[in-house]
Amino acid sequence: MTQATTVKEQARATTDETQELTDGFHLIIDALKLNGLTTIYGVPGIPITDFGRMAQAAGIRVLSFRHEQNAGYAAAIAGFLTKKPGVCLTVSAPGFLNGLTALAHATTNCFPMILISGSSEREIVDLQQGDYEEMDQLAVARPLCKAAFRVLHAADIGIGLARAIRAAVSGRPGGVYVDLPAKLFGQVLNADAARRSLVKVVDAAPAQIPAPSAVKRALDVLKSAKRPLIILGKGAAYAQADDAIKTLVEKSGVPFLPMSMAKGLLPDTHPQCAGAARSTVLKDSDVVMMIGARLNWLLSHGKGKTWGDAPKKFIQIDIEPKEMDSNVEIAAPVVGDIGSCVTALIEGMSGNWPLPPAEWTRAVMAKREENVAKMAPRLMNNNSPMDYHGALGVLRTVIKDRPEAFLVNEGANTLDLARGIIDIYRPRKRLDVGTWGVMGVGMGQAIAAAVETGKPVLAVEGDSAFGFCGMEVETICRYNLPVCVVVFNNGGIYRGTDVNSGGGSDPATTVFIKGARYDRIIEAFGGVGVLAETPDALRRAVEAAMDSGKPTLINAVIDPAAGSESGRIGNLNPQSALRKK
Ligand SMILES: Cc1ncc(C[n+]2csc(CCOP(=O)(O)OP(=O)(O)O)c2C)c(N)n1
Ligand SMILES: [Mg+2]
Repeated sequence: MTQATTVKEQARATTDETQELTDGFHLIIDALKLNGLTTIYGVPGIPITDFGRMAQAAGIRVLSFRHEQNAGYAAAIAGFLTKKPGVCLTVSAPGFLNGLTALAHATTNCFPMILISGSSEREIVDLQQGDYEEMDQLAVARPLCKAAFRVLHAADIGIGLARAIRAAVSGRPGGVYVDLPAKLFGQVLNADAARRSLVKVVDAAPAQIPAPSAVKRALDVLKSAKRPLIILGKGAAYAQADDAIKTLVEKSGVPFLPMSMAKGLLPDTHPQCAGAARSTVLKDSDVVMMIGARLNWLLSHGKGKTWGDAPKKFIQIDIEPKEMDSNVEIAAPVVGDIGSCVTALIEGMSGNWPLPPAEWTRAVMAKREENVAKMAPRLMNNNSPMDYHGALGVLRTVIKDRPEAFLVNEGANTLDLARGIIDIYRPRKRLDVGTWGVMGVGMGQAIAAAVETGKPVLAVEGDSAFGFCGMEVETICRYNLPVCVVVFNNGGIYRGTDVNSGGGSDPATTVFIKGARYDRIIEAFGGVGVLAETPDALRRAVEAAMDSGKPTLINAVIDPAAGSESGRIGNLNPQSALRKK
């Protein structure tokens, strides 16, 4: 009997009523399927290799990556896109640690994710006797995620997974760790009792209705505004309350500013979108209503130069009560799930809700038009080597023509400039580095977006960012996913022009090999590689890739001098307190 048939037969046994016994392997599979978790992102190895095979044989889609961190980023973004926990599966110690970065990232970004790792024998780990890949994984994971559980008995698999699912998706979503010691997989138990031990989670993320008094207070503050602003965060995108959010924004007539991953909730081309007038609206507004957005570093903590001198009142809508007053005073906290809160606000707005003063909305729109007009000619340049604007002008049109496609984006200049230049037209179509500004999320996100939705993906990657996850182009080719990766090759981190000020033969710390042929990497795996040196060549190559759906990597050669240090956040670099001589 071949191994493949053994696995298939074992899988069949999971659903065969006449079998008397089952085991941990099958019970985990049954528990996942019962709860609609039918995709796993991971890397095989002891003790989960057979588990992966059996899961695949039982109809779960198991995507094998080249590194767990990328599988983890895929699971994290799958959670964002689907509101179900994305599942990442790893081996013990090193595999677990590789996945843990992504779990912490999911928690920071409030994405529901479950990291399931096999672990070594408890008796040996706890006595520190040096088991294969020994590590007290549960203890390591606990401070980095929302919840962490270990299942020791197969009879507890059902309840363990139920707890993990609830922890991941209820309230403010986050990452959950589930530790499965090797011995658990092989434990045998009566099939009937096993079936009864499974738990189908009912109403995993219950609605959290805001207090009517909080809703009224928020509306009173909003009504009093002379220069109101709405900020949409990725929590608003996650909520999938797209129609309600659109209604609230349009009924209120208030200019809105989308945070990066909230772009497209309403199209960036919407008449109320203040994306191109960001500094004006942050400075001059007097009432700011935040919907699923936090006043963290990305919004300069709600104070300082960015926010100007005009006194501000904040209304904040968030599911997490502790978010209120995190950085500045919140005049009107509204605690509840975004969908329920926004619906309650709409209901509380009378039929003749006053629009904001026209003087304000006109000033915002004038600023926006001015900035858009200033940018327009730069986006049409056909320079070679390309600058960021010439290349991004092309990609902007590609997405305009294909609003259903995903835009994945990471890098420094490549990120900051693409965020401003490429308009997004539909909710949850822009996926990027998130709260941490982490490099390396790109390929995992591209893979998950394609796997979860079947839609085409354009991944716009700085050459450094791509280096953190580039080996996954093999994964993209192996699963034949409709992903077009464009590497913005400026030969370095921020720029490719630095020189070693020590004068030695080592290159500077921020520069890479000149003239690197990233396009040849994908050719090694049967994908399409293209070298693009002009905006016209880039346009042709991207359009062909997006229309064919063939895995493609385009090496877009960018002027090494075009970028700026740290993109738009150079101000965060520490400066010596010593005066420069
Ligand atoms: C995991 C991680 N390591 C390091 C960094 C620091 N970092 C910020 S941006 C960046 C790379 C920027 O270069 P590139 O992706 O080539 O974009 P460019 O500015 O050149 O367009 C790095 C290494 C980070 N954000 N995340
Ligand atoms: Mg670069």
